[in-house]
Amino acid sequence: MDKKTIFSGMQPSGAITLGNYLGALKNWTTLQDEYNCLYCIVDMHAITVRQDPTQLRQSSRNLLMQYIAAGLDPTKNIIYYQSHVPAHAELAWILNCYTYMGELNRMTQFKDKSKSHSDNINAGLYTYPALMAADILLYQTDLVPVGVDQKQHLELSRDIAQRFNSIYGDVFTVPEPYIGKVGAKIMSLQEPVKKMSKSDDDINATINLTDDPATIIRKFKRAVTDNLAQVKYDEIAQPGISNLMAIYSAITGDSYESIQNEFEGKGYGDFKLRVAEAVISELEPLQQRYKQLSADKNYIDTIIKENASKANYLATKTLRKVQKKIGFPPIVR
Ligand code: AQP
Repeated sequence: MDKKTIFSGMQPSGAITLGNYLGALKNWTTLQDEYNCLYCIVDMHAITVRQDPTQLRQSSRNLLMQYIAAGLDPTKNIIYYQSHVPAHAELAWILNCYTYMGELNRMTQFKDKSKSHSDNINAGLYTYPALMAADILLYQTDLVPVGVDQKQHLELSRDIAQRFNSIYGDVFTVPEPYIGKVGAKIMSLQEPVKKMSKSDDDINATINLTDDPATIIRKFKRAVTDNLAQVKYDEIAQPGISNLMAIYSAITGDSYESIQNEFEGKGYGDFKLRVAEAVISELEPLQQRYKQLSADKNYIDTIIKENASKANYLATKTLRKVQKKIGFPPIVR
């Protein structure tokens, strides 16, 4: 009962990558015994960028299965689609009315995404942080595991919660960032100064969790490096090699120093192959489980139904409290 609550999510905006896995998903699996965890598939956030409907539906289901295949137990964690819990949209609207345009104007993700999607700068992209605040605050979340990129949004969620509480009393738990084992930030294999992203158009830039061994080896062989001929961690002078070291270290647990020693005097070809092999064996059990889950439609449907119902129960409790505080008339049954 007194376990703390953790909330996090991923967008089904494509096939998830080794970056999403090493930076987030792998770490989530270590939290499930100690905390009450909710892991959402944030399909409502995903549509802030234009999505193909068939693909979005498929990516959402794939992502849910990948959460489970990676080791998240759907009976211990609430794993669900954001769009199956209408309270997310309802609270987001309310919180929009407690969020200032000045605050939204400062969000760097909005500025970045406006540049990369200049043909579709929609209001949802702009108010994305209010929906994210709703996601978190609906579940009275104590802790949110966030990457550096989401820190600014979490800060805003905290400000909104505090603002609301200062007017209406203690309605929301004010969430804290979860500072756990730092998830590695994985960079693109083709442009190692840019993060690996599931929506990258260059298929050689990312490793997908479902890539087969031959594809993984091929992508690592093509990974951009340098001509310094030394396996050494230096993000500025050797971003490509440093990224491969980060991947290898996140999987094996080896320090950069020991990786440097292991590959001293060896060529980049050997190193790339070892990194590829480490990734292949890390992903193999996940891929097997994913295959089994894909074949068991009824099991996945049951999980979707049961978890949506648990999330709806918790979310509606907070939403009703908020509606009452702000003066919406009670529902007559
Ligand atoms: N390259 C990365 N390295 C480490 N962690 C990463 N995350 C994403 N990319 C990396 C972490 O994965 C979680 C899910 O993020 P998201 O789905 O909400 O969206 P995102 O961060 O925008 O991920 P992508 O892959 O870059 O998606 P698109 O291409 O759609 O924008 C987060 O915890 C994030 O930190």
